[in-house]
Amino acid sequence: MALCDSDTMPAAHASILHLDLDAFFAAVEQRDKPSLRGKPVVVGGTGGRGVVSTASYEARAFGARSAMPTIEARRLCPPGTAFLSGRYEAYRRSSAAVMTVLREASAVVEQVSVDEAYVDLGAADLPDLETATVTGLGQELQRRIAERTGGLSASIGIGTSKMIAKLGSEARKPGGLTVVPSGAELEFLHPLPVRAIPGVGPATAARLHAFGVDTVAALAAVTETDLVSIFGSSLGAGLARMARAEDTRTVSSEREVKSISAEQTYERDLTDPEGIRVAVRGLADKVTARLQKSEVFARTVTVKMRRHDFSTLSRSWTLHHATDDAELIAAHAQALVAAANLTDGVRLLGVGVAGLTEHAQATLWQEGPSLARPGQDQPEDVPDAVGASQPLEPASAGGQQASGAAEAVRSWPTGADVQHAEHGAGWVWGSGRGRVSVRFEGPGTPPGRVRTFASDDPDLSAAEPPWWPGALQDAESGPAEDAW
Ligand code: TTP
Ligand code: MG
Repeated sequence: MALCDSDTMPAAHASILHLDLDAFFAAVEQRDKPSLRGKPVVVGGTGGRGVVSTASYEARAFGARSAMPTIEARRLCPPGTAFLSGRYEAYRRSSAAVMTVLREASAVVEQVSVDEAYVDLGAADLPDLETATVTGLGQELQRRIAERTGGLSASIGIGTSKMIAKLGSEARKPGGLTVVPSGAELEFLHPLPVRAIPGVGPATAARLHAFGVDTVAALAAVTETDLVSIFGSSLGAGLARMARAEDTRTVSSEREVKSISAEQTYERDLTDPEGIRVAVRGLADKVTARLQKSEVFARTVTVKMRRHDFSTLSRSWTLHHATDDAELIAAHAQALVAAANLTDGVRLLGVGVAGLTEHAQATLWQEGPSLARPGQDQPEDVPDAVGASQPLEPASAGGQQASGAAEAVRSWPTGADVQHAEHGAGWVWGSGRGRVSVRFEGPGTPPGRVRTFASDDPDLSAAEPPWWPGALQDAESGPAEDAW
């Protein structure tokens, strides 16, 4: 076996795969709303100060972009463009389905965002890592992802390092597959603009431009000494390394844990206090077991409750010191739930812990009277603990997002899933002046028609996102237990 200095030599094989879904949130919307397929769709805050989360490729053609004020996207896009507030639960389910496909292919998958992951092909069940073999796997993954998600499209890059793999996945979006074989890194990298390099933002690009450096090839021609004298030792040396395609970061499936939670949707609403108590204890124990396994301690206990009308409440309590004590966590979760009004029943319960630290702070005082009345004088509420279940509207755009103390109020965010007693499943097409218009269609139907109702029509209710045809409602992507 030849010796290889991993700091300077490229790995022998293109064994790192990077995958990124195409226009992810917008693609999920187009899948679930057939009338929007092939049309410009913008997802994000629809209120006055809303910001674009993403735009479909049709809307990008008019200049709509992530992080742009929605008001600007409205100006750029033609009439008929759909502006939708997000449906995080729908995105989470599709993301989970994609990650399951990747984990079936390799034991080492590093998820880096909701729609992005690195896969170590060295841990995949492949006969070899030759270009033809990894290309075949990339195509197979794209096919399986489309199949398991009802048609979502992914772009893939495969290379000898994380940087090359990521640049590869960006190279031919949407739906692209780029394999950069070992030895071809510089040929691939050099024509790219310097902005493509991770860590090169507009300011660095502008300074490089002032020196006549616009491409990675031009950057590679500058000596490391010069780069260090211009940008300082850290950025300068980093730029020099990137221009030489040196990136020794490995794919790691361990992620830093920020919060731990478990939730359960019940087939029949729980109504009796004892049933709720037993359920909360089970969830708290599950969370504590995971906390103890991760060898960390939590300061905040949160609970989430979804009532029969889909209104969702969250409550939290911050302890004086971090703990991994099952009794203490369960007692706080019980007290938080007991303080909420669940007399009409609850369809989903969740227990979570956050504020994780590696050390249990020395107990200088015992948990005091807080345990008896956690519904009052809460020192700290953590509204973002329920972020995953909330529409992505800015808080200013709708009252129901202000979770925590306030009860949820009925409102109809554009794009939200609804159910009508007579007409079935649909989504909010628009609302205002006491009316709500619903388009009745779903991922497996042809484009549907729009009907308008009074916004307090008792036949109309908020609904869970539809499952797409062929979806595997497995433990990970199903409604059972998951992190929020
Ligand atoms: P990206 O992968 O950056 O974007 P994308 O998938 O929409 O489009 P592309 O084809 O270029 O990959 O982000 C994934 C999702 O994350 C995106 O669909 C929406 C969300 N997001 C935000 O909410 N805000 C942001 O500023 C960005 C960049 C993304
Ligand atoms: Mg993406």
